[in-house]
Amino acid sequence: MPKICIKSEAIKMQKMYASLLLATLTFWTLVLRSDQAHSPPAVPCDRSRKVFTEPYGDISDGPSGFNYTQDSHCEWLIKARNDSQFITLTFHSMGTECSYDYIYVYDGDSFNSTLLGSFSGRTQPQRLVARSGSMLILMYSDTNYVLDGFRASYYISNCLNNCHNHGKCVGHQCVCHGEWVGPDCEDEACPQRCGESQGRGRCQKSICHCSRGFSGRLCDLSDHPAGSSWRWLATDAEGMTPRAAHTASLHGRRGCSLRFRRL
Ligand SMILES: [Ca+2]
Repeated sequence: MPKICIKSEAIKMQKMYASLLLATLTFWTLVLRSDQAHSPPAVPCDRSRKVFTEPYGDISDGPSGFNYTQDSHCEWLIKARNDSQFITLTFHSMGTECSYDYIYVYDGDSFNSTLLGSFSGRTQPQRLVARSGSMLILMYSDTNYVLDGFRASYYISNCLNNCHNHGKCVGHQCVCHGEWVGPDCEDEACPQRCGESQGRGRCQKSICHCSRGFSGRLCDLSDHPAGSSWRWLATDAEGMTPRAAHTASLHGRRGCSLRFRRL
């Protein structure tokens, strides 16, 4: 009997240790899971350079819903298969400390390449295109105050903006369908038919030829305008190269102010 009793006690002790061990393991598992649930996941923006070679993809400073980190220096390099391809970057959200934390985008694979733009604050950048076959993105933040960062997507194409699906891509050049013009077939050749039905102009060889007394891309700018508004004068395809300009003059006799702005 004592023997049996000793054996019984030993079994009880083993069961007790096993229960204790199980309870301990369960406790720490719960603790670790709870800790993971309240900690942000690993942040991909970690002072490294990430290289993207897929034809399209998404880029961000980190998981959605979390701020970027202080004192960041993170690089993303997008590489096309060859130098003749285009890389188009579209921002979907933007939020950095204005004038202190920046996102730089280069047309090339180094900081010596052409700078396409530097962005800071909450204004969403415009669409950017790299034509060198590489695009380098840098995010820099100083040592205090952070925001939610940025999210963007890119795609690589043989022709600029895939010709906006308004033309064929031939040897990295867009050949536009008849009713479209421009290096990427973005612009309608004769928008609003040049106001032909109102006698403002006529469409000839994909360009509006305005009647006397009218001008502008849509022939909608009258020599005697009623009120003032911005007018679309020309497209890149019609000979205006990218530039920034602004001028204004006051016509005393007519009592009006004439202004021109081009960005
Ligand atoms: Ca900052």
